[in-house]
Amino acid sequence: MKHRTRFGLGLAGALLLAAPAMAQTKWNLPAAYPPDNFHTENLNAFAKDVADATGGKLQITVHGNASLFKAPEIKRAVQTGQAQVGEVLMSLHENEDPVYGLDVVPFLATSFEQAKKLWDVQKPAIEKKFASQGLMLLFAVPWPPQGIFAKKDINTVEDLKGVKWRSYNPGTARIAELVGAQPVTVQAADLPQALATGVVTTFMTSGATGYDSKVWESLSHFYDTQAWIPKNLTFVNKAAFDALDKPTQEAVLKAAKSAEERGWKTAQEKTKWYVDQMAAKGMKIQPPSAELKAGLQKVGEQLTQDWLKKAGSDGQAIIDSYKKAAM
Ligand code: PCA
Repeated sequence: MKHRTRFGLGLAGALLLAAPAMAQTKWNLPAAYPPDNFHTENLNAFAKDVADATGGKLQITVHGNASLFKAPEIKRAVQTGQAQVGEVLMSLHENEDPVYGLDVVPFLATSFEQAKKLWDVQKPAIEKKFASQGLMLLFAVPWPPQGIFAKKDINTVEDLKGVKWRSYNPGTARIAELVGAQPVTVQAADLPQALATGVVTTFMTSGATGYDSKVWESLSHFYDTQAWIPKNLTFVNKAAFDALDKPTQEAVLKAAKSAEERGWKTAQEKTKWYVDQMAAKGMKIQPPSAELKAGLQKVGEQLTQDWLKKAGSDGQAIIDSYKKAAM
């Protein structure tokens, strides 16, 4: 009897000791791009870093390809706590606040170096906006530069008149309007289907999304215009973050920092690889003609004016500090 009591206490004691180590928090991370896209792979590496650093205390499950929430719904899902952490293309939310739209102004930042400088001046405004929405920024990762995909020669912006243009955010819809194309909003997860059925024939995006969508099955031309470098943001519901213990919070922030560094590096390394893959599949890869470039630059100027009108003096201040930094 005595023996059994001691054994019982011992077991209870062991369970008590084990309990804190076993307490596990599970987070869902909705994302909009395919599982083998480099952004999604980076999110999985982030989740693994967090799990490793916390001894499995915080488990983050990445749901790629818009499988949990559609791209435009992810931000709200995290704000309302339906998911704890999420990744979105920040410019999807430009209509909510112009601050989200600056990285898709054509020809403002066209190299990764410039994009990084733009990010440095954008970041405080994004963090402030996020804070007002109960969100906290974790990291930003760029896409490769944006070019034009088409099924025929595009020598001038005139050649874009009337084409079925796929847009992915307010900025790319506005480009369609300016060049006289017919815009249809199609998120990346639905692009392979839209291409297969001919709903769209022309659009601007990165070689990454071209590759992900097997664009060569429907289209033939890629014009490497390097018009802008959009970014995905990964962010967390602030209340969910605050509920973590201090060491776990630190692990999340540390993993976020590595994810940002890794993401910028991968985007740059893979830019050429994506274009090479498309060439190997028989796509015609070309730089834009001087006329096409001039026409797009004019569109870019108009979009900059549009943006400044919406963003007011705060926007002007961001552009001014960017220009100073990029000199
Ligand atoms: N790919 C995403 C956004 C920018 C990019 O390069 C897309 O086309 O939806």
